[in-house]
Parts: sequence; C-alpha cells; structure tokens
Amino acid sequence: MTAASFVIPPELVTLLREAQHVAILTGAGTSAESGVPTFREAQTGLWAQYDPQQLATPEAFQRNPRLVWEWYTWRRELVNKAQPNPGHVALVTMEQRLPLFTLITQNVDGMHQRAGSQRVIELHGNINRTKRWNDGAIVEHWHETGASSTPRCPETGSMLRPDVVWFGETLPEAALAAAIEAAQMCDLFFSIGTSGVVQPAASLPMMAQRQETPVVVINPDVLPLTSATLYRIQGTSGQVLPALVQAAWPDAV
Ligand code: BV8
Repeated sequence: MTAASFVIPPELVTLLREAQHVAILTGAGTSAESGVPTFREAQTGLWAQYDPQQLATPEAFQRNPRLVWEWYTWRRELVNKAQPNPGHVALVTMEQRLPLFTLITQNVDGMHQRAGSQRVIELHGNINRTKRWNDGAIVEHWHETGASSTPRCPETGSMLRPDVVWFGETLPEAALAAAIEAAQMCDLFFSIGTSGVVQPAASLPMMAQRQETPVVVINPDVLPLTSATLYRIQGTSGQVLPALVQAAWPDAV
C-alpha cells in the first residue's frame, strides 16, 4: 500500500467530531477497493462490447430481456464475491459515533448494508432484489427457465427484472425525498467516490451548499473544485475514511 498522500484538514476533523447531522452521498468509487469495478469500468469480457448506460434502460430490456437479465446476473455474482472494504467499515463507525447520520448511496451492490450500516438510502435500488416487470412487486423465488427470455413470476407469469432504477426511470419517491431533506438539513455533507454525472443524485451536494453547509469531496481523481466544494481530499475512500475516523475518534476500534 503506498503511503497515504492526502491531507486531512484539522478543522474538518473538528467539524466532523462536533457535527449533529452528517449526510453522505456515495458512488461506485466506494466499492472499487472491494474489487467491484465502477459502473463504467465493469464492462470486461463478453460485456466489453456493451455501453452500460445503454443496457441499464427499460428500452434495452424490452428489446432483449435475456441479455439484460444475464448482464445483471453477471454483475450480481461479481458483487456477491466481493467483501466490504475499510471505507465501508469507517462509515459504520461514523454512524455509531454521530447523533444523526444519513447514508445516501447511488450504488446498487448492497455493500454498505453488508458492512453493517443500519440506515442506507438506496437511490438506485439494489441488484440483489428482483421485481415483476409489469407491476414492480418484489419476487423472492422463481424457476430458472434458461429460455430465451427472463425467468417468470411463479404467480403471475410476468417477466422478472432487477429492482434497480434504469436511466429514464424515476427514483423511488421516498428515498429521493429523504435524501433531499438530509442534504438540506445536515451540518456537514460528504460526496465520496462519485463522478457526479448522474442526476438527480449529483445535485445533492449543491443542495447542501445552498444552505451554507460545508461539503467535502473524497475522490482520487482531481475533480473540478466547484463552488460547492469547501474541502477536497484527493484519495481513495478505503484510505481517507479510516484516517478521518481515526483522527475524529482516536478511541474508535
Ligand atoms: C431520472 C442503477 C427523471 C442501474 C443507475 C434523458 C432521458 C431520461 C433521463 C435523462 C436524460 N438525460 C439525462 C437524464 C437524467 C439521467 C442522467 O443523469 N443521465 C446522465 C448520464 C446524464 N438520470 C436518470 O435517468 C435518472 N432518472 O432522471 O428520472 C426523468 C425520467 C424520465 C425523463 C427525464 C427525467 C435515473 C438515474 C439512475 C440510473 N441508474 N444505476 C445499474 O446500476 O445498472 S446509475 C449508475 O451510474 C450507478 O448506479 C451509479 O450511480 C452511476 C455511476 O455513477 P458513479 O457512482 O459516480 O460511478 P462512476 O463510475 O461514474 O464514478 C466513480 C467515481 O469514483 C469516479 O469519480 C472515480 O474517480 C471514483 N473512484 C474510483 N476509485 C475510487 C473512487 N473514489 C473513491 N475511492 C476509490 N477507491
């Protein structure tokens, strides 16, 4: 492991330790150190020929349900072979140490919950949940047909799809409302491991900044310092978050 080359501003440590409500937005970068490739890097092997943004749409599913179903089966196996990383664990400690902590994730891999985070707002659903294509009801068990289409709901015969939000689909209303409220009410906001491209998630840091709330961006990339970014820590979540937690709560296990 190369020596950490990032700096944690001491005033940020104080802000974190004294915060009453911290809100966190995570993206695919927070699972990168678990070996879960980010949304765009994931396309290898057979899937390298496909643009994920084109596959993660209702149109792609209607055009070729079996292809999209197999893409998610492949990603689900990738995710379920991976383990949470120290960045996920540091967020669990934050949740335990802070009076109020809202973890908002764009990720569909369920890694925050597997690390022990209790309250997770999933803006884009979860790849490990499956629902009926026709009415969105969650289905737990089905028979693999192996046929040209997707497995079918044993009760209704409807095609099955992953319970994730595709491009062009609206986000779960309650999840988005809770995320917006947290961004507007928190006294410290972190945006971690996200390229900040996908809307409406990418607007959350701006909503915090409009309330004069300090915003911290953690990313190994040199992201443009927008007006909304009060602090930028250029490092990986698996390295920065444990260091930040250790600095704020030295007695943390
Ligand atoms: C919506 C689930 C209202 C699926 C995902 C035309 C028609 C319709 C909508 C639109 C349109 N034009 C634009 C839109 C809006 C669209 C959108 O934002 N498009 C973008 C591409 C411009 N949004 C939507 O469609 C949303 N719905 O708007 O509804 C509506 C409805 C109809 C019509 C109009 C409006 C729905 C968006 C949800 C899409 N679903 N996921 C699946 O996963 O299969 S989003 C998907 O991409 C992921 O879930 C993830 O959220 C996102 C990728 O973003 P990131 O998480 O940021 O990941 P990325 O790889 O980009 O970046 C990783 C970052 O980590 C990098 O910065 C890297 O430097 C950093 N990193 C790397 N390693 C580390 C690290 N950081 C820390 N540590 C490390 N170790």
